[in-house]
Amino acid sequence: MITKNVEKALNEQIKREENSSRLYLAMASWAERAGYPGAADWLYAQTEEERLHLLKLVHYLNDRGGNAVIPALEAPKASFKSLLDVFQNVLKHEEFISASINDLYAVCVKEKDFTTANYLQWYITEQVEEESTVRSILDQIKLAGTEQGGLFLMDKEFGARAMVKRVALAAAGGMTQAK
Ligand code: OFO
Repeated sequence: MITKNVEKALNEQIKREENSSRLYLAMASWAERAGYPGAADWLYAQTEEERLHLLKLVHYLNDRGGNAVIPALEAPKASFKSLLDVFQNVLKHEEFISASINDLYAVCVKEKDFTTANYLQWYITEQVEEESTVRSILDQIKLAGTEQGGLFLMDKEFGARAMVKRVALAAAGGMTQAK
């Protein structure tokens, strides 16, 4: 059984993961229209990955006897100045999510729910990896500068990164086995 405070905090995180997925969907759509097919591909894959994070929490909360609430949809930010602007927003958002998971972990420790705290270790590790990936993408975008040639090569690199992400998603069991 899960306490009301842990259930509330998990539902808040479910909402944030849903919002993450929708934010990256809006960014993917922007990148597709702006002529960055590789970046769009990576962001579409990221949308799926966040959905997997959401589903894992929904299953976990229900399995523990709680009630996972599917949140109302919120309109994500949808207009960006450049590819650099998009990924600066991605990093800002991932830092927010890392802080949010830390807060959730703190609630679990306070409530002595060490099972959920242990479950959250996966998310904590995932956030370290995601922040690091986005920082390295940002470094590459900054190196490419505003030159079309540099951004073109960068966009091709995104395509390769998206492929790696999709393989990892499939290995994690895809959408149906998100436990
Ligand atoms: Fe990277 O946000 Fe989900 O956990």
